[in-house]
Amino acid sequence: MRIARVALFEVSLPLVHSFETSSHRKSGLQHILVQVTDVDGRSGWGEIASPSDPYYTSETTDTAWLIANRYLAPLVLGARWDEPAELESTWSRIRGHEFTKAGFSAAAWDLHARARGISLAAALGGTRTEVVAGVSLGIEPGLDELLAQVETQVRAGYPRVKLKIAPGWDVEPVKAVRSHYPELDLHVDANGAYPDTEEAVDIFRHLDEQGLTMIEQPYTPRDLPAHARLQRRISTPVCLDESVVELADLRTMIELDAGRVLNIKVSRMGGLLTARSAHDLARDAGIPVWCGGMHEFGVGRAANVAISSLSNFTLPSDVSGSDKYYERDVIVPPVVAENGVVQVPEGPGIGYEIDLDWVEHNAVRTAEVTV
Ligand code: OSB
Ligand code: MG
Repeated sequence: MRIARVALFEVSLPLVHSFETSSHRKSGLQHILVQVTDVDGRSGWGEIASPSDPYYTSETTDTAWLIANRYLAPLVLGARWDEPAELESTWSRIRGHEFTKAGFSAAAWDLHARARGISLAAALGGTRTEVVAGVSLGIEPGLDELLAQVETQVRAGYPRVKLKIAPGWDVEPVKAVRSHYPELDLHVDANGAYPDTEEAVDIFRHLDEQGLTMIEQPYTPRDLPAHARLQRRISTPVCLDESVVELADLRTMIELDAGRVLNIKVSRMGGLLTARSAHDLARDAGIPVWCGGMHEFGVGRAANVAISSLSNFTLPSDVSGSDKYYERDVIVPPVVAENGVVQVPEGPGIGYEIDLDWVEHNAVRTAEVTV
């Protein structure tokens, strides 16, 4: 396989409902679509789902644009490869910039699967034909607004709800939701907002009584020992997200018992190859995983659906239908969740077509690099 052309499209989509985490609020997103085209004219697509500002990760849309144009595209162009892993190894000496690498990784995997006439899920070794979807709900101005959001999503059929928490918005909203939905599969995500203090442990002890499936990323990403200490003091599983970027982080998590559940995000881990290796490593260590999201547009969402078809993705993933996020997606048809389940496409590659006309006409900026 040889890639003759790389095209980048920065696309901006407004969110149907704005989303607030412990660090910031968003009403729209700018992601970069990566199209790689081989010498025979076949294309593969990936998405760089970096947030525009460096609050979840140090990357931004602008750093991704720079790294993609200056480093990734030139490396990919002209490289000879059979397996996506060979292409991914060409950029392994670039440190960081996982979201940017993930866009190129997914494009290579999509092209590889399309060239073989198989689905991306099959190329990755996935076995599930459908994926259970959960929703992630942001911090709301008040309890009434939060309860209305939960009601909308439960009615839409989603069997699992994750609530964003932050100091000052934790025990009260969780208790309110729990009292209205005693049986709901419910979990919380702090995005690392809590200090490693006794006061914070008190809050997690209260949350521990709410029958949550997990408490995601309570502390700052690199403090794995703090997560291990918390895990020893509560029975709710601690889930790591931001803490696990490379496989070494997952090995540390396992060694320290710093969490009992892993959120695998293709973007955070720099692509499908690392995400799949993390899945295997977690499976062997007895740690269940689920696929986290970054409000991906359809291209990235499709890659998330594909990786979620692997056997150890036993918990509901953040792969809600396109309509939970956007009026109009960049793929046709959009991703659809019915009764909280997304079907894993069987068609070649990601299994959705890119609305290229719309993307070309609506891109905020485009770049083309050829050999
Ligand atoms: O921590 O999972 C997170 C969105 C932006 C930044 C961080 C996170 C999220 C989500 C969105 O929870 C999940 C989704 O894509 O539905
Ligand atoms: Mg998270």
